[in-house]
Amino acid sequence: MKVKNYLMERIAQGTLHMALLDPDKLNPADAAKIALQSKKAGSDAIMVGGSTGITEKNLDATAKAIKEATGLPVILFPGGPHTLSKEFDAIYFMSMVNSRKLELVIGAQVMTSLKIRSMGVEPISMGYIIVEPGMKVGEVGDAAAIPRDDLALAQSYALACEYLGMNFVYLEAGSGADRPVPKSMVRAVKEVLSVPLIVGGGIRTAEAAEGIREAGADIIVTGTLMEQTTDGSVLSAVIKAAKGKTQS
Ligand code: 1GP
Repeated sequence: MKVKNYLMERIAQGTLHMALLDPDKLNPADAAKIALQSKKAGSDAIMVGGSTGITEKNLDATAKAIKEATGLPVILFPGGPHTLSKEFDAIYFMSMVNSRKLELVIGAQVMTSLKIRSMGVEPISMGYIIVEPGMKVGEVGDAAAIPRDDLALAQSYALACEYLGMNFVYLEAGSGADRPVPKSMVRAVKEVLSVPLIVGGGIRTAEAAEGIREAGADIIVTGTLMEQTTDGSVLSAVIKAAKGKTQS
């Protein structure tokens, strides 16, 4: 089954959780170990990506190791046009729609579309919207980050992505953000959006995950948590809260 269809079917049943693993911070064996732990706690898919230190070699090895260990769909969350790998089940074919850099809005996509086609990796189109604080990705991407209280601007960007035909919209507060995207913003965007909404950045507690789920996120992404938590029960509690399942 195509990854997009797999996700859509699962979203119809409730909120999903995806673990984001960074091959620059984790070797393939450790990434596979964490991915398996996440799967056991309920993760629906694994995303792989990072902003620096990504090579085709570490992407290939990480994707293979995760697939072998978990059997879950592995989705490439690309940091740029030079970090692609044929070992993935899918790639977010994404546009950072509030970047001031044209190359991030459409240039990198033009540069890579034919290569992705020839690699046979499923593209999943996604509108990527940076929300304050935006962190490293907002800085590197020269994003005009959405102010945390500008709900109408967030709605406008999200709906523009949907009207342009994008299949998913991602509200990103930035990896390691001190606070996730505000619940009020998630709720406001969900109100106008028909395509699934992904929310990530700064989600490290069960309480935060639960709040974002209740506000209407269809997919909750956690990255930093996966790398920093040695306590498996914390990881499991956050994943279960993201999915609305009670901790057993
Ligand atoms: C970053 O949204 C993701 O792209 C995850 O952020 O590392 O803060 O969980 P965290």
